[in-house]
Amino acid sequence: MIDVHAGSGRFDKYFLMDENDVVQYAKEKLNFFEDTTNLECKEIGDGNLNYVFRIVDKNSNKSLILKHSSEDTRAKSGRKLNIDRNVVECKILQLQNKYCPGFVPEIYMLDEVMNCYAMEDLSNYTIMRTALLKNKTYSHFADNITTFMVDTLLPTTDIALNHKEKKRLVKEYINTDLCEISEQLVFTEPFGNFDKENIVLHSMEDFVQQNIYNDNSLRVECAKLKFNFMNNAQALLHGDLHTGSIFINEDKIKVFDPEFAFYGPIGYDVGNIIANLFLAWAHGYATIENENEKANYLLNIEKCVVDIVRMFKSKFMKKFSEEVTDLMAKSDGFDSWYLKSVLEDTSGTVGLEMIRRIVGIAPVADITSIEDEEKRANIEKILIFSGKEFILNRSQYTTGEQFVETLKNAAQRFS
Ligand code: SR1
Ligand code: MG
Repeated sequence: MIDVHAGSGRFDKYFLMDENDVVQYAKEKLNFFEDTTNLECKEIGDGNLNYVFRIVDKNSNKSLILKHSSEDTRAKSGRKLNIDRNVVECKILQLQNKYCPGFVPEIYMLDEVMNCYAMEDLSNYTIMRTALLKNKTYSHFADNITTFMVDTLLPTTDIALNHKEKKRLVKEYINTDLCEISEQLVFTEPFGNFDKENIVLHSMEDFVQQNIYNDNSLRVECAKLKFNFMNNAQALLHGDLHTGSIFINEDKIKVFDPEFAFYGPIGYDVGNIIANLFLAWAHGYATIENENEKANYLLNIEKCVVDIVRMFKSKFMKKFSEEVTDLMAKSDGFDSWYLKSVLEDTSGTVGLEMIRRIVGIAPVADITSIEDEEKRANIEKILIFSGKEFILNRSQYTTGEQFVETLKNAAQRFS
């Protein structure tokens, strides 16, 4: 970690910085650039909440990323969020790096006054969603993401941690504002449109009304999943583990953006990964014209999901036996019962995440970039239909093959 220089006063009290301020900040506060005569700064954030600055020394090409938060979201939603969320995020990244070294960006500096932190510039990586949208897949992804999930999640549970220390962490990372966003956007609005803000394709309105808003049995199961999300303080989650929160290259991944982190059900992270791979599958299904290319891409995604569930289960069981300290959790058979409940939460989350990216206010490019409206509506029906199945029958999903089969059956039904 580099030092934050004791300041001249300008950065001793929080204010929202712009590009010019950030250049000044780098000169005065960051002990990172040897030469500060030719620094260039660009705001490159494309998320809804924060500001992300890339600072480059044009003389040496040395660079870093500075992430900074304001009380207002940049999406001008009117929503106010805790301003220290980047401080929390930075601490989570440091913790994740302790449990799973090298799988998150390197942190250079944290400034708890200015609510910003500096980290490694990963411009030589690609955001995984962007890569998938270009029909690019990575054979190392299943292995890397399952290592990241098992190694960062299990050690933070009551299985492994001293229970008082675990409760201290639950309190420290309570994250009420960001959890409220997920409670509304993932678990509530898609199933009732209570705020009347859901964005739905015009040609899908009747389908959504009939198959989602009018389905009380679906609403009951989503309510159960919501209360599990709010009350099952199982592990310190990433909390928003979709393909836009992962940088990837030919050998590695770097997971970032854990600002939604809190103590919740492990299956929430695992389910988000699988759901977002299925959203990428959906994009390929609707847009790739060459039949061979399409079959190949879909198969790669399907294989990835199968590998993720298989590797997650075996790494989870191994890590459990290595990490378990609780005397009762050591009982024969408890480990498989625990894993089974994680898989049930995983399946529920796969359904929730797929549906909320179609019916809600936070859609993803995998769906919105499908230009042919008929094809888009068709794939939305496939995802909603299979998503409901993953929610309603979540206790039955224990293998990746089952997840893939349900998705493909839904595709057959609407072909
Ligand atoms: C208001 S934030 C909308 C969504 O973006 C984040 O990445 C989370 O997924 C959130 O639900
Ligand atoms: Mg994000």
